[in-house]
Amino acid sequence: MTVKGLDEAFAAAGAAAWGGLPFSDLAEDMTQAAMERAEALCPGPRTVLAAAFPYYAGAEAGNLSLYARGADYHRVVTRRLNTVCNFLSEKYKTAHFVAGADSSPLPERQAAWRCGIGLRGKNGLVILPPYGSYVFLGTILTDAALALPAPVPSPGCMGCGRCLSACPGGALGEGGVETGRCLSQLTQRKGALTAEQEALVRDHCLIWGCDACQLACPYNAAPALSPLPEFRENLTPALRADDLEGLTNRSFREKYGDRAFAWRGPAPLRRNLELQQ
Ligand code: B12
Ligand code: SF4
Ligand code: SF4
Repeated sequence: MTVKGLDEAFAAAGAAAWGGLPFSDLAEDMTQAAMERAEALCPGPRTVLAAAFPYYAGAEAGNLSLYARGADYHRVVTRRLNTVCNFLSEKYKTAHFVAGADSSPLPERQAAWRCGIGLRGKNGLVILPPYGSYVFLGTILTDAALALPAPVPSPGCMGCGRCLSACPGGALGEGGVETGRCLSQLTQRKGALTAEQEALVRDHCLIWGCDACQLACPYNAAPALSPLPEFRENLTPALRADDLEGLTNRSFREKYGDRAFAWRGPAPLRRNLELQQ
């Protein structure tokens, strides 16, 4: 049994898969601070809905990670999920529905895994064939106790280990990602890097993010293209030093503020470009 019309509402929002689970099932994955943030967003949370949105748009050569080339997914996914919130608000007039993506306090991969979306990748990511791991996740938190099918956690990936061998920082292990060695983290980090971290960034092929553990994965060998125009059109595959030259924080945000690589301002991008010269 599920809420009538919910499948259609997620499909209309562009989600390739969705699922739901009681909020209490996620509690063991959350810190006390995250629980408090969730409670502040939606007092008395009862249900979490999770959804996956494909973003692969081809892999043209460039120096920005594939996830950061289109429009900022935080906004795109939240806007798309808000259409589902509107649908649900019509049905449950006194309930609250709060959409979020990435900056949400909810552990989105755990939410997706617990309600059976895709496969649990050893690369730390949710893999959703035929889109591979090139899907963003988003959630809706609500104080309504929605009637949903019982959640069945998703199975693991084939476990070939190629992501571990391909990881340039040696960041992937059985325990997940060691963030201090992950090039995705290091390229986004503001401020000083250690000499070892600088060397990792210098030898890396991207100035923002890292795709190595995804490119190596067999499920990503021929991923289906995203049907979502925000991730398919008006792409920025690369930035050169002269694209950033003379930009203040403010003018950088005016130029690139609708991109996921803009949230840390121009400084990390300039540093990484310099290191990779
Ligand atoms: C902090 C963060 C990072 C950090 C640390 C990531 C990490 N692996 O710990 C850094 C900057 C390194 C990072 C990198 C990337 N990230 Co990130 N990140 C987040 C963020 C904001 C919070 C994650 C977190 O720490 N949560 C708190 C911990 C306690 O919960 P957790 O994430 O569920 O972690 C547990 C489980 O993941 C479990 N676990 C271990 N392996 C696996 C595998 C699977 C499949 C599952 C279900 C669980 C699991 O162990 C962890 C400890 O309990 C999430 C968004 C969100 N709100 O969840 C995005 C998110 C995880 N990131 C995302 C993406 C796309 C990336 C990059 C691919 C970007 C890039 N190309 O550079 C890389 C991939 C790195 C990797 N191999 O994981 C997507 C993942 C989508 C997907 N298909 O799974 C998310 C969900 C954002 C989104 N809204 O789409 N990220
Ligand atoms: S994103 Fe890059 S550095 Fe981070 S775990 Fe994956 S391959 Fe390793
Ligand atoms: S590369 Fe292999 S082990 Fe790693 S996530 Fe993909 S299938 Fe799983």
